[in-house]
Amino acid sequence: MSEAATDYHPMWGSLGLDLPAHDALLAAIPVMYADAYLGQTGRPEGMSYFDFVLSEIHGLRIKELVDHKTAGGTVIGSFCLYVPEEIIRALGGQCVGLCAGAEWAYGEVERILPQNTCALIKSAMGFKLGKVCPYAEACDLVVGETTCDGKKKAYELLAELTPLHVMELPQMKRAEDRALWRAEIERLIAKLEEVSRRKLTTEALAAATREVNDKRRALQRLNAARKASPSPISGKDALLAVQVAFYDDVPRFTTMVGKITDELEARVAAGEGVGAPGAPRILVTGTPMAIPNWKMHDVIEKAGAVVVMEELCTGSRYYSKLVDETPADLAGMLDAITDKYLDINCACFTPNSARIDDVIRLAREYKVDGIIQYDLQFCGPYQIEATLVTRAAQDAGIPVLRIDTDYSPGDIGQLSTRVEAFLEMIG
Ligand code: BJ8
Repeated sequence: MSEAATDYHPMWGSLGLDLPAHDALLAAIPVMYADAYLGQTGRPEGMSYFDFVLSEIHGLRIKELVDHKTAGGTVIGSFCLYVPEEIIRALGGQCVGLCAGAEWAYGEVERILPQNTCALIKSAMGFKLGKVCPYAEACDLVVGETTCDGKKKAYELLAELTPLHVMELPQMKRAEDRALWRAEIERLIAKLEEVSRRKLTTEALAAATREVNDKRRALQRLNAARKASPSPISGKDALLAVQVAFYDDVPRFTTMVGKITDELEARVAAGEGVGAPGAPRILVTGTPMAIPNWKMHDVIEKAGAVVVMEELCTGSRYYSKLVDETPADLAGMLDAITDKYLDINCACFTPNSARIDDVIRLAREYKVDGIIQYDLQFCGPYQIEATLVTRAAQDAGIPVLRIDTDYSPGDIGQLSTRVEAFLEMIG
């Protein structure tokens, strides 16, 4: 743990961070983490890796990224699952997620964005305006995408602060939409080739595709262990694993998740797990949860349930589908990437019935006692789609609770009361 004592201020200063503000943020996160994570009982020992990652998330990992840049690589930021990590890696880039999960610099943010913008956008903009995110400041390029209106328009303002490339994402999944998306992938390659001063090769793309698929396969295996009753890992810990997947070194992350899963599978074989005997099993679905947003899982698990699956972009939507590795030529590989990414079921698409089908299928596979729909306020796509999720759950006979919230701790008492009442009803 000698790295924990390293003073990273010179590095943060060279990235242009606002050091006093950043110190204040770094003082707050361990308190939130300790409150949500460190009081858990029966945690898998392997989660100590994630404790370490969290303790060094603005330290050692940023140093690795800075060293990568010094060695001629690039750092590419994104806000969305649709941005293909394989292509970024094949062109010598490290891909980092820039979505933020805490309220920051909202005063400044609300001078340029309406107050009724979702917390995910406000927070990411606050981290950028407040100069407290070393990932954002380390980026050679940020890749945006035309998903929801909020992000789409916020990117116009973000472009004043950082080099930005926006991919046009279709909102339907017909043949002509796929053709548009395939062309957008070519446009992204051209941009990344310019930024990296490299040329995309078949060999590099094949290797990157395998690596990113391996990361997804590792997460699939970890999450499959949660089908057991009792679940061998808390929802909070499983959520953290996916959150960290957006930042960590890919091969190291894959190895560490594999080790944790060995431990989880041994627990399952021994009938060991987390939560009280008979604790209700919950599936959470809705808008993504970026670090340090552990609010909903914390409320649910402190109320006595165990979250056993997330149908979220920080959950199954991130790892459940793989890129086909069989094509041997560049065009075939890019077709496979096009298809895999277009197959993500985000509420920005219409219709998006495959997501509703996934929610019900996962609820059955993981034998849940209830579904909690977690949506950020002012997120039109997910909040409106919540009506369809609710109907489908009711038709399937699965109890469902709908929560619309933000990043503020102000409603935690009220959320706890609602979740406790829900658990009592399904218990
Ligand atoms: S693929 S969910 S990561 S767009 S919560 S900013 S939708 S108003 S984050 Fe997302 Fe990609 Fe879709 Fe996933 Fe807009 Fe809603 Fe805010 Fe959202």
